[in-house]
Amino acid sequence: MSFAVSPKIDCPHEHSYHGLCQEVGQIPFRQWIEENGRAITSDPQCSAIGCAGCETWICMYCREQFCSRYEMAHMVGHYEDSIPPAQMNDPPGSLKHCLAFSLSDGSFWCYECDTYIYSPQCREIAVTFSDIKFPDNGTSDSSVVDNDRSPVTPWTPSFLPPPPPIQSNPPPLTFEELCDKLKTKQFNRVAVLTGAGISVAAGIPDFRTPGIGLYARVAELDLPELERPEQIFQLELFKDNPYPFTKIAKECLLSPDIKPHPVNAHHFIKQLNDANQLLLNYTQNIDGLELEAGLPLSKLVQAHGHMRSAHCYRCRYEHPMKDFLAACERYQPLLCKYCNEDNAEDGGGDGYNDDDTPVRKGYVKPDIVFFGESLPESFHSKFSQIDDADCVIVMGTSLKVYPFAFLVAALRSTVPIVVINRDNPGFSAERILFLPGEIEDNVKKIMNALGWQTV
Ligand code: CNA
Repeated sequence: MSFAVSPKIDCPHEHSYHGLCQEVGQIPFRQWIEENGRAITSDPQCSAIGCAGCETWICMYCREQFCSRYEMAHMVGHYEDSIPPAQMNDPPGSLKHCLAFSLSDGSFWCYECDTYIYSPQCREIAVTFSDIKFPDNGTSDSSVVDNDRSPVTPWTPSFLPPPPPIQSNPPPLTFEELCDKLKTKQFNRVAVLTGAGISVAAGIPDFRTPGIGLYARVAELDLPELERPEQIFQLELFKDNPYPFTKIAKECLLSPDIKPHPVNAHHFIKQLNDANQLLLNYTQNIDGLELEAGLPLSKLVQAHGHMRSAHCYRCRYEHPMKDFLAACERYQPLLCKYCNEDNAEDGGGDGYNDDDTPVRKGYVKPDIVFFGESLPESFHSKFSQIDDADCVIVMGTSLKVYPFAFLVAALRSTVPIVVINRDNPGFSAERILFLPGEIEDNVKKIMNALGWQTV
């Protein structure tokens, strides 16, 4: 799932919770996931009687499963009805059953803080979960302790102060060291994390650049349905009213002025791979320009999906992408052919309302991830591969969207990070080689230093 707010990294309830588990001899959640993982990840079901909800969360206290606010919201009901665990000593603040873990995407929610949360312990749980849910793809092995990486975080006793932030020990790379280590192949497992900023030079607006970003364009269009531009990509809104998204798709994404082509940033990633130095390119972009530049799909993790195919959001029936694009051209949302059929198997009576208008069910959307949807399996299954990186390059992203931004949240403190972006998306200045300014200029400088061909 993708969510638009930064998670809280110092949730006091999560911190106390781990200690309380230890105090009352409750099996730590990570271990519990390890022991019960296969059973609960294969077919999560909401425990509420008669509920078929499947976007399921698990209560970290009692370990019951309930569906999320996007379905029947049984998990929030469980929290509201809960009382602090009886056998536990009086903890600071309320300790109702406020912590929930998503069996869809491995994220954490605290109902007391009313936000997503994250911490080194959360990450260890998420990695364990990911290894169990996607056993064939995961590469991390928690039994292996890397010398310069902390071993699995032990559960902290209750009410100790929160753990200190991860220390950054070595000084950041210099530009010359970066080029030298790339040239001499001392870096040969480079993870590249990208966002909309790398495709701006290709003519595709990013989200947040004031004045020209997509959100600024959305604000200019006459769309009274939207309280905030971000809602354009919200599944809940799309389900009820797909017109705003259709309008944006037509005006901004399919505009004849946009003839996107890969630029140096995309060619740089492709050439890194040609030189056998690319671990993976994790991208938030949906434009596919990395593939157009020649990067194989096996080296690309499209965390927010892509525009190569389209499905009904409701029944998942696949529709030709050209039908979706043609409908956008007419400013018409595309109704799913399958679940809007009169005789669709999944009910709906004769398919008509009392006033003889057809019952509207599913609409078709391209396979991009909306807020409120799970991220593709490939993101979760390849998430922990970032642990193998010997250098991380972050380009063209504000790192405001989670869980993508979790990729950098717990990198080893010894892994060099290079940020190529107009602004620093929140790293401590001592931690990174920061190359501000135009992405294309900086990428060209690196490519020239390596003797690689630019466009
Ligand atoms: P964002 O939040 O808009 O951030 C983009 C970042 O790039 C910002 O920090 C900008 O300052 C920086 N930037 C933009 N142009 C340049 C430039 N020419 N030189 C240097 N820096 C620049 O976008 P994110 O990718 O972080 O946000 C994630 C969203 C954006 C994902 O869900 C994407 O799907 C979505 N998106 C993708 C595309 C695409 O596929 N090309 C386009 C627009 C939005």
